[in-house]
Amino acid sequence: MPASLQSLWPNVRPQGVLAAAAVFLAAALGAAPAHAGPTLEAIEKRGLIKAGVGSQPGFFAPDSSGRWQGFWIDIGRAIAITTLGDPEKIQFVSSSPQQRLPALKSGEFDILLSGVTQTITRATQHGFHFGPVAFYDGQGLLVPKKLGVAAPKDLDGATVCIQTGTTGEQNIADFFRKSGATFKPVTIEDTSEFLKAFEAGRCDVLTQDGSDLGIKRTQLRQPDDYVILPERISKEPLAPAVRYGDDRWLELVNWSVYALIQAEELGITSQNVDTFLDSSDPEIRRFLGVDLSLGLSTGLDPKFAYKIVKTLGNYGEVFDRNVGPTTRIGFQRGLNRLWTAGGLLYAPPFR
Ligand SMILES: N[C@@H](CCC(=O)N[C@@H](CS)C(=O)NCC(=O)O)C(=O)O
Repeated sequence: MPASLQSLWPNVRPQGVLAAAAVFLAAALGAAPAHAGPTLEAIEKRGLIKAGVGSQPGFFAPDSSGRWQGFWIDIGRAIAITTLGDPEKIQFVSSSPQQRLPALKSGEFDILLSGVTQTITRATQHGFHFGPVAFYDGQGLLVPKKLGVAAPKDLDGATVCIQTGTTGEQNIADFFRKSGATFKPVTIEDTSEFLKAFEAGRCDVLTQDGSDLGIKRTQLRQPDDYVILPERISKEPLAPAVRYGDDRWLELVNWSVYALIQAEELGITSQNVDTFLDSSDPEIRRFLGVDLSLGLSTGLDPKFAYKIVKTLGNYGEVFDRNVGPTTRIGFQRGLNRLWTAGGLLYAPPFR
């Protein structure tokens, strides 16, 4: 594509005659999508997104061949498709909950995909924008069965292991204050020490996001000796986090997540997506870029949603493959069902 048009359509990688035609048409019509800000410019220059992640298998971990796998990794690959046209153009770096928010702030990362809870202080005091909630979670309590704890109220006087730098630190203090009980916090920064401390009996209770606990329980030597109490003591809406200052980048993140959700709502999967290409439904034609109008108005590759679904599947496929009922982790969808199925996932219109 000529350099002048490439700068007008920074996210378009024309593939095929139609996409190229869309680019020329847009130029002719004077469509000028919002410009890239500093983060997006840097990403485009280096041809790579830098993402901070955690280290929980199912959410984010390298497999035996060193390739990153997981729910948040797939979200990252979707964002790489939208931004750079290639799911591989994203580098994942593990960073502890304590270090990762400052690292995002300082520019070491372009985005965090580490199960970050959206909170008002992170948004307004620390200067982070959040993309769509991709996983609705809540803080849980993991306890040895032998303690005979039936409910959180039985925990008066307990020693509680908490991961430093997480929302869990404040939640657990609030929780005990509210119930009038006392507790002794043991804060641990090194993620790999967290389970060891618990197994060694340094604390009676391990508290973290329920999803994180679900994974951690499978990593204990005797998982059946432990139980996650059914109560959740907080709301933990987990979302991609970016720095202030680049609206266009935030929108690419937003619509990548929405594309996964919208595909599920439309019943489009990695397996059947090609059968939808001759659909007469205008919504599907726009979504998959058969109708080029969205490419024209947004400056995105008209096929970005098609490529996401073809490569990664829809939200349900991403969830099921990484953490769903048939995996070792075995999560149910719960709140993470589509709004049409009684859950909270809802994508705004692709129009
Ligand atoms: N959602 C909480 C906790 C975040 C958190 O601790 N996430 C887990 C992953 S789900 C984690 O990073 N664990 C340590 C690791 O994976 O290295 C927050 O935003 O403060």
